[in-house]
Parts: sequence; C-alpha cells; structure tokens
Amino acid sequence: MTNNAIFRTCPDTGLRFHGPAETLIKLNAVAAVVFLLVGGIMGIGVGLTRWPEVHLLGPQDFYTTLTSHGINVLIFWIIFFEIAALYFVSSVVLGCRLATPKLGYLAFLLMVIGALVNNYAVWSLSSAVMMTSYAPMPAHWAFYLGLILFAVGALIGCFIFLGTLVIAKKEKTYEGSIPLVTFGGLTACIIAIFTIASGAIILVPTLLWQLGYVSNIDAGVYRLIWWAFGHSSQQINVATHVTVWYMVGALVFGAKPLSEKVSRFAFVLYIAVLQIASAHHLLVDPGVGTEWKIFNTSYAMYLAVMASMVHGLTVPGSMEAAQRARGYTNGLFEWLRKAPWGNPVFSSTMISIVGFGFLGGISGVMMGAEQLNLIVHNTLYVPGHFHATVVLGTTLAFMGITYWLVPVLFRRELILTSWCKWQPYIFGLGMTGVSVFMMGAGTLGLPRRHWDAAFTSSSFPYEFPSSAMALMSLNGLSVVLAAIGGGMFCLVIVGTLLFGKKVGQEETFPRVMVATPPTEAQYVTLHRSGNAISGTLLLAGVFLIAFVVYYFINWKYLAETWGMS
Ligand code: HEM
Ligand SMILES: [Cu+2]
Repeated sequence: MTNNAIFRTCPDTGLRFHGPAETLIKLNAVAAVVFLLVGGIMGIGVGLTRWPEVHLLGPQDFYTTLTSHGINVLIFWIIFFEIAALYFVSSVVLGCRLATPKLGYLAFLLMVIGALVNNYAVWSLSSAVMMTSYAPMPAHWAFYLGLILFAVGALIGCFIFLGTLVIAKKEKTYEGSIPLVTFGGLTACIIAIFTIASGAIILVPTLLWQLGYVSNIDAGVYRLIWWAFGHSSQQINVATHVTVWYMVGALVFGAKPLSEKVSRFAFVLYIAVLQIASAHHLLVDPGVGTEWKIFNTSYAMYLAVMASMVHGLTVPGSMEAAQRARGYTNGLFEWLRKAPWGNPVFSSTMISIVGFGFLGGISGVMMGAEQLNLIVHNTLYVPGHFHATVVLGTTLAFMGITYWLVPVLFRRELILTSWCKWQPYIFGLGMTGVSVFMMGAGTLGLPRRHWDAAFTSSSFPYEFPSSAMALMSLNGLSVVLAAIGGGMFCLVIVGTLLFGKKVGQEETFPRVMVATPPTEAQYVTLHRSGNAISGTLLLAGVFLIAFVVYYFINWKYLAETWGMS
C-alpha cells in the first residue's frame, strides 16, 4: 500500500495527526465559526425586532432574517462543526489516516456551495420560508437545491468517518473496542445517515415540485417526513455534544466514564428510539391518530430522555470521581468548587450540561406530552426551549471544545485570554435569558415567529398581558448580552487564527492540555470511602425534583385553562 501521508505527533497531547485529516478538520471548523457569525448577526436582527420598544425590522426583512438565522446556525454552523468532530474522533483519536481525503475536500466544497446557494435563495430569491420550510409554502428551487448539495456533502463526510474506522481496525491502530468518544461519534454518524436519507426523501420531491415535475405536495405528509429529518438532526447534535462532554471530562480532569457499558448503552438508546420521538412535532396535526401520537411521544421518547439523563449523571459523576481521587474530598462539593472555572473549556461544558438538562430537557419533556403541548404549541415557548437545547447545550459545548482544539490544531496561543475566561458566562447568561424569557412569554400565549410581538399593526388587535411585553423586553436585553458573548467568541477564535502567538511544532504550550488521569490506586482508595459521586447524586436529586414540580405546575395550568368550575 502506498501511504505517503504525513503524520505529526502533537507534543502537547501525544495525538497523531494525519495531515489531510488535520487540514479538513481546520477547514470545517473555520467554516462553522463563519456561519455562526453570520447566523448570530441575524439573531440580533430577529431579537431586536421581537423587542416591542425597538421593533427594528419591517415584516419582509424580519422573515428573511429569521429564515437566515435559523438555517445558518442550526444547519450550517452545527453540521460543519460536527463533520470536523467526526474526523477528529475517528482519525485523530484512533491515530490513523483519514479515508479518502480527496472526497473529504469534495464534501467540504459541496457543503460550502450548498450553504451559499441556500443563503442566496433566502436573500435574493425571496425564499423566506423559515428553517422548517413547510410545503406548500414555496421557496425558490435554489433553496432546496442548496440544502440538498449541503446534505450530500455531509453524507460523504459520514462515509469518510465510517471508512476511517475500517482503516483503523485493519491497520490495528487501537486495541479492544473503539474508545467511548469514537463510539459517540459513531452514534451521531448512524443517526446522521438516517437523517439525511429522510431529508432526501422529502427535499428531492419538493425540489422537483418547484421545478414543475411534481404537481403538488401533501402538507401532512411533508410535515411527517420533514420531522423525521428535523428531529433526528437534533439527536445528532445531542449525541455529538454529549461526546464532547465526555471528551472534556477526559481532557480537563483525566476522568474516565463511571461505567463504559452504561454510557455505550445510553448512546445505543439514542439510535434505537429517537426517530419515533419525531412525533412530538406533530402533536396537534390533524392527519395522525391519537394512539400514534401518544405511543410515539411517551413510551418511546422517554427512553431517549432517559439516555440523556444517564449521560447527564455520568459525565459530572466521572468528573467528581476524578477530582475526589485526586484528593478533593471535603464535603459534597469541594471537587466542584476547586474545578477550573476560569478555563473556558470546562466552564462552557458545565453551563452546557446544566442548561441542557434543567432548561432544555425539562421543557422538552413537558412540551412532548400531548395534552400539555396544547398550552404552548406554536408559541414563543418553542424557540425558548430549543435555544436551551441547541444553543446552551450544543453550541456552548462546541464553543468549549473549540477553545481546546484551536491551539492544538493551529499551534497558536489564544488571544485575549481574559475574554476567553468571561465569554462562556456572558454567552451562557444571555442565552439563559433568551430561553427563559421566551418560554415565559410563550406560556402567556405570545405566538412564535410573529413579526410584531405587540400586535399593534394587526387589523384584529389583541391585548397580551403587559407582563408578556415586559418579558419580551427582557428577552431583548438578553439577546444583546448573548450577542456580545457570541461576538466575543468569534473574535477570539478568528483573532487567534490570524494573530495568536505561534507555538512551534516541537514546542509545548505553557499549560497542561491533557490532564493526567488519577492512578488506579487513587481510585481504589476513593471507592473504599464509598462516596465517589455523592455531590453529583445530590444535584441529580435537585434536577428530578425540579422536573416533577415543573411538570405538575403545567398540568395545573392546563386544568385552569378550562374555566368549567
Ligand atoms: C446570539 C445568539 C442568538 C440569538 C440572540 C437568537 C435569538 C433568536 C430569536 C429571538 C428567535 C426568534 C423566535 C421567534 O420569533 O420565533 C430565534 C429563532 C431561531 N433560532 Fe436563535 N438565537 C441565537 C442563536 C441561535 C443558535 C446558535 C441556534 C442554533 C444552533 C439558533 C437556532 C434558532 C432557530 C432554529 C430558530 C427558529 C427559526 C425558525 O423559526 O424558522 N439560534 N433565535
Ligand atoms: Cu424534536
């Protein structure tokens, strides 16, 4: 076999980087950040229009901006980053060459072209059909073509990941079973293939419809298949950000999973049950039956939720165990107090875990119950919920690992280190506000995606409670804070690529990039003490109580909407 590929061994991490893999990881990660920047700027436009006192944009611009925001962040930022992550957890983690790098460049090119074509359609071919692009609301054919090209590129990326696993196995670059983070990547990849297939099944006919080859698209069927694609893609995000959580545990604390088997099983649950949970997007659709809705959104969906709760317990639990093994054993929380809160890799991850669990998770289960769904369906509650999942959860996790990846990949020291320290908190706080205030306004009935929060220019005026308007103003302020945090991130990263102090290929960074794991002996002593994860268990208890209380409050609230007594 002719293998003239270049490898370098990273002096800080000991990882073996295959040249083309490294280049592709860099390209995809940089493209991701660029689309985050574009989408984030759109987010400011959306948020400032939803702020009643500011009401920045007119209706046409608002819907265009909202469409652009949703697609650029949720599709382009996240998926470019995920492709980079897949290449990393295969080629780099397994220390083997990347399969077919040439196809990798082709995939990247297709994704870039697709993203540009789609953006062009949104902005210049009046295709403000929102991220969900529900037919029969038509977009220009170029809108669908752009998405399809992007998806084909991403699909090639998935196959390159699988091919790389095969190479690693054949060339025996690892022993035993693949590491947990690679397993998490494999989970994401399998879900991604299902997702992209569903996307093709729905988007290709829609493209043909706009080109005049298909006469009409059934709205109900469209929504059913679209959500097989739309929901599953969220599960790719969850699988990937959970993978990042485990990775950060290992990098920052040298933590090892409490139980590999349990963690792997929880990943498998994602693959097994997530598709059915797509039904939670169709809970008020007339075309599908009640039994179908209830079965799919309760019995099966809760297994996916359980899987996330397992990860939510084991990741902090493994961090706690590692810290305690090292000697931070005082009280319930010394391990947490003494954690590196000034290190953005860690703080981003912690905010991601807590925000995803408490805000995103609990609200998602609430909305996923058929009856409760009615009180918040199509209100601002929905974007409130998913900003907790895809922004606090996924985006912050990705930001956190980027703080680690950029120095390692580009051999440059981060610039503006005090900004790096504060950025996760500013972004996290702003985004918590965005999530909570939108959920609050939604609970009071404010509709989703409406250009005019106060309905002032509506021909059928409607008075929302003044508290709802106050929440929207608070949301506006939070949008500004989140935008500052997001801007800081983009600036630090782009600035580092351009101006960061160079660190030679043989030099090391002046800080520890990969923590040394505690020794087996330290773990043994810890287990004898019998409280390896007592702090985490207490936090999990708080979580479960919050969960039950919030669920109950919403049933109570639902009962009160029927003034029959
Ligand atoms: C500075 C950061 C961000 C701000 C200020 C922001 C704000 C907003 C606001 C105010 C809405 C409109 C809600 C409505 O009126 O229906 C929205 C929609 C949305 N956001 Fe964000 N967001 C941000 C980042 C993100 C990120 C990082 C993602 C994904 C990873 C995301 C995904 C979405 C999606 C998918 C929509 C819905 C679009 C649609 O309805 O078609 N946002 N955002
Ligand atoms: Cu969903």
